Amino acid sequence: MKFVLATHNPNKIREMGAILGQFGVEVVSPKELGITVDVEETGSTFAENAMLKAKAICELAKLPAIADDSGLCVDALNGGPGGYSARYGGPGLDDTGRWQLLLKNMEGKEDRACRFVCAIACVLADGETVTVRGECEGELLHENHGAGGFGYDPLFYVPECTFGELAPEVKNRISHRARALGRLRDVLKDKI
Ligand code: ITT
Repeated sequence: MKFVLATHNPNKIREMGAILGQFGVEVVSPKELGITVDVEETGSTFAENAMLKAKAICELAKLPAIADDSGLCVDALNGGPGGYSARYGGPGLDDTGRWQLLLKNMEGKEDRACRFVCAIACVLADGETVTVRGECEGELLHENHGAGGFGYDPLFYVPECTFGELAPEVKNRISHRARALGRLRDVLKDKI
């Protein structure tokens, strides 16, 4: 079965495409279907926002859809930036600007515990919906390491290195996204 990936983030498309490809799932991006609508994230949880994106793009594409809503939750910032990870610091910042802002806001804070969280929502051809979640625990470094991955990866330390230093296939085995998609595969295996 073919799924549309309900995201405009090319990094997510790359990672989700690689992980789902290993499961034998064929995917297409909204861009390939000429869909440019950016779904408003009005939910209050990762799961709600993932489902909003999956339902909207499923309807437009007339295809089963898989959406990802994710973010970095830092204990010392009461779980922030969390659902605001992509918008942290406002629209003028890029990935580098956002992790630099995060480092600044973490100055002087000793508790560096954090986790990446990923909610995956899926809408099947018959309208059935599934939501799953994956998390990956780490620590926030005081400086960036590595140029791989995207977003906050250069700061996210999982012993012995950051996500930014991991080969893509290693990140795609252990990440929050990989864990959530692994759960989705378990739920879907008797349905598709
Ligand atoms: P879509 O809504 O179109 O899917 P988005 O990037 O706006 O794209 P989110 O609202 O889910 O998606 O925000 C996710 C943000 O969380 C992402 O932009 C990064 O800043 C951060 N993030 C999520 N997963 C990450 C990962 O694997 N590595 C680094 N940062 C990640």
